[in-house]
Amino acid sequence: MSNLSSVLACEAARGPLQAAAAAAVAALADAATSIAGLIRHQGDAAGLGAVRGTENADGDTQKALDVMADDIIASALGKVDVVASYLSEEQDAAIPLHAGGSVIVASDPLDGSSNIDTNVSIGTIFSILPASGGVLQPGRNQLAAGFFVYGPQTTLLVSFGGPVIALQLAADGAFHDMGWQVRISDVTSEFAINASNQRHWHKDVAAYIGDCLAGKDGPRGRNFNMRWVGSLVADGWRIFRRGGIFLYPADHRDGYGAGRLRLVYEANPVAFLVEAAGGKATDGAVPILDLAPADLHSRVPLVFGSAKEVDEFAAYGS
Ligand code: FDP
Repeated sequence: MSNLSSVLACEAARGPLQAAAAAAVAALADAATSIAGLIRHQGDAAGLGAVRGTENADGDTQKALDVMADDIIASALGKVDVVASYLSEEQDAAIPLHAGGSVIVASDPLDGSSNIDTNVSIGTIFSILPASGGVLQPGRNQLAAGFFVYGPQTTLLVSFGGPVIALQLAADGAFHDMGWQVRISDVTSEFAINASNQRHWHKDVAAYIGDCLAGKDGPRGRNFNMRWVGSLVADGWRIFRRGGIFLYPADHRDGYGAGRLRLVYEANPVAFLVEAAGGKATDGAVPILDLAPADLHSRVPLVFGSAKEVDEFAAYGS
């Protein structure tokens, strides 16, 4: 069974840009190993989830681990001379790293911040883009993308445009292929949405979820299950494993007119993986990967998962 080093060696052999992307992924894997260690061995988990009294560029309150993870990733990428700049949820603007570098790395260093001190899976999401395209480019340009999950297992889903590979951090310190084919089933009967926002939903979202909840006796003619971990990486991992549909739509709350999740370092990498695994990812209508970000921290409604279910949801908006 292969490990991350052999996957990266294969990629690197494809050309200089792929080699640069592979070097960036290797650095991210080192950073993720350190972050996983911090989480696993911290005696007082509440310390990692402590509110720092600071806000990131987007107005979210920063937790201690958000900032630690960001520092660890910036420092790991700083050692890789092919990385031109680092875009982070935790930084207002791009951090320039190496003049002449050929790739840009965008990341949500610690996804699922509100779950840090609850011992629930959290993660790191990343996107690798050609530096020649500048900071704001559509996700379709990504050279590679993936996310790490810090949960019962420390895992990585990664794609360089080909198949998605699932790897697990083992006792030897290496990420090993988990040996399953990452393919999102076309059909599902499981949805993920924060149902506490129901009163704020737009009509199409309310109608779609209402029909799912009506189950066997409703228009869908079958029963649906619901799961909401509240960490995109954990809800995402489940969907890669057993199918499902994830929705974080726009709603009527102040500040949620474009949903909650960020296009450049959350939706784009997830959408890249989802398409590579045969699923779909849209803003409700348009593929996420075709959207041009207006800003580094732009938000976007995000719907992804089993292709037929994402299409089904889109039909409620037409
Ligand atoms: P968090 O703010 O805890 O980092 O990225 C944002 C995110 O979590 C996602 O991981 C998660 O899916 C979503 O927000 C949860 O939002 P709600 O608290 O509104 O449910």
